[in-house]
Amino acid sequence: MDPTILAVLVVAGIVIAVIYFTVINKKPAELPRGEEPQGKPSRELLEGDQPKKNELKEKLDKKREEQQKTNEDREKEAEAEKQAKEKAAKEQAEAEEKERQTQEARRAEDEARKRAEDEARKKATEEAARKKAEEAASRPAEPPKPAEVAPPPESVALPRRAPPTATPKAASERDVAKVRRGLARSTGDEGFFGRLSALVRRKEFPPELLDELQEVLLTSDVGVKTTDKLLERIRTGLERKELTDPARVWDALRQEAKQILSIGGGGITLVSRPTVVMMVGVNGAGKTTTIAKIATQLTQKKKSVIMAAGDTFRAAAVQQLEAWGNRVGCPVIKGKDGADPAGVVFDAISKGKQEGADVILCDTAGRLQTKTPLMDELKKIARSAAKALDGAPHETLLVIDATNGQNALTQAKLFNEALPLTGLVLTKLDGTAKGGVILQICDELKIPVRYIGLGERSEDLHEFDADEYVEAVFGDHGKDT
Ligand SMILES: Nc1nc2c(ncn2[C@@H]2O[C@H](COP(=O)(O)OP(=O)(O)OP(=O)(O)O)[C@@H](O)[C@H]2O)c(=O)[nH]1
Ligand SMILES: [Mg+2]
Repeated sequence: MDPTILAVLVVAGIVIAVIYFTVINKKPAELPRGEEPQGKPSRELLEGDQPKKNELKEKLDKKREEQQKTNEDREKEAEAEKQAKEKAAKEQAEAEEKERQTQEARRAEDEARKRAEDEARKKATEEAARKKAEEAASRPAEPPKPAEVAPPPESVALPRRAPPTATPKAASERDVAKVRRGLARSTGDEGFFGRLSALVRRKEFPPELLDELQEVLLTSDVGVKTTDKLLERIRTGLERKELTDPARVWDALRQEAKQILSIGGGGITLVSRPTVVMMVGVNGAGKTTTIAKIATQLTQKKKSVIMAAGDTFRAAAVQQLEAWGNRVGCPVIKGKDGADPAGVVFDAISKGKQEGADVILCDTAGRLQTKTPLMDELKKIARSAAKALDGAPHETLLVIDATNGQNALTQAKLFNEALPLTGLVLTKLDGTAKGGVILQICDELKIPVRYIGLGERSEDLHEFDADEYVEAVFGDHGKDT
């Protein structure tokens, strides 16, 4: 080929190639929608959009993440809600189960209590029948009086907490009449037993009989627990149609009261020579007077008695006991003014041992059951008595003023906590129209009543006898014979 033609062809080829590449490179790069081309060459455009793309991608990722998070949160919320619902349902089921168990336990408790009460009632009835049979068998021989039983050999120590109870004596009509006279205020129309009798004597029982009985019992110091016990008996009897007439209701009350009161014998039993009796109680309850009355009764039975003037707190208290000692004719052991009462009691017991006395009656100062140091002093006196004579004091009697009402139970509880009491003396029953506190104390604390005080004279102190007492207040509908 001609070299000129060849050169022309090469140049033309080069021109075509240059034109072709120029056109290709001018084709604009694809831009995201909405973005205007910037009029730059396409390679620059592609390179310049990369950060934007990245930005877009980040945005998208973020959105996706947020969406994911929202979804997760929703799932979590749903899960939490589900768990809360399950928990509430579980708690409710547990509460229902607990309530069911409580009710079941309550029902079982009620049944057990009823069974125990029925059993106790049955036992009491059997015991009464047995006693009656024994009494009938031993008549006409008179049962020996407790204080007249030959005392055991010198210084016999018996268990402290359970001194043998006195042999119950048959309630003689004379004694019953005496007790009834002493209780004239509570058996009178305005008194506890008088009001009780008036309620029950009605020909027909109104539906509110139980409410009325409850009012009389509660306002006569019988206390809530014991009142409930007495009413339960009447309620069951009425429901079972066993108590169809006044006499039966009265008899049910009488039986229940007797069962409550029959927890031990009255008087003191001479368990050792000497037998040491310690008298405790709040101020003015009647401790010193009761000691004098017991001393009078014992000396009348030819027992030798020594009194210990353990109330060293007031000089007048020692003089009061000395005056009684002179009147009754028995020695009084005292200390110097303000002497330690524990020492006085120790000396009295030592003297009693030396002289072979039958009984040592220890007076103590009145004290509030809430004053710890004073209660500690009582414990010290008791320890000192035990040092002087093994097993002493054989009787620790709490003297309670029956006109004190509800406070009597608190006194008995706290004194009993400080010193184990073996018995109670309930004084001034002649001075109250209520007198229900005796039922409450015996029922709740199970401490036997040893004596009741029905006046200020020595013959006004009675060895307590549940039969006699119940007969005096419930016999003949509680009316004077
Ligand atoms: N009506 C009546 N009065 C009684 C009875 N027992 C005691 N008293 C009187 O109650 C008052 C107080 O008797 P005290 O024997 O001095 O009493 P206390 O517990 O020794 O008193 P303090 O030594 O001060 O703690 C006296 O006036 C007694 O006559 C009773 O059964 N009936
Ligand atoms: Mg006194």
